[in-house]
Amino acid sequence: MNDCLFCKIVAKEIPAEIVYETGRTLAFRDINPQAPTHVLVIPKGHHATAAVLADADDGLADEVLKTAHAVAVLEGVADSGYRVVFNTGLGAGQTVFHVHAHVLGGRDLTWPPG
Ligand code: D5M
Repeated sequence: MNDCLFCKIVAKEIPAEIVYETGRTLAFRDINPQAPTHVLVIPKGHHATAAVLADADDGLADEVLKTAHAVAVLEGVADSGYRVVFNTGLGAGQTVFHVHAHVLGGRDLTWPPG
């Protein structure tokens, strides 16, 4: 049995507000938004972290990034600027170990992040 929260969203066992979908990726709104646009982009297949996804070497990381950009266009933040963040590992604040890109926009984003 797969206890992964985001696998359950992919399987439609847990509801999510889906904003975009491709064959191998899914984009849905973050439950705890940190900006007017805060969407999570995931590969539908389970990969724990961005590092694991990068090593998969099958074009899936490209597809996740393309989906992130498509979401930014759909959300109307592509021109004003947006941020794509992969928290990778506990020390970086990753809490859900199914890799996800945070797509953040719709407000001024400060740097450095906390
Ligand atoms: O980010 C994990 C993110 O996942 C965090 O911003 C909350 C979000 N989250 C947790 N549960 C849900 C559900 N059920 N729907 C939508 N979003 C969710 P991390 O980078 O791992 O800290």
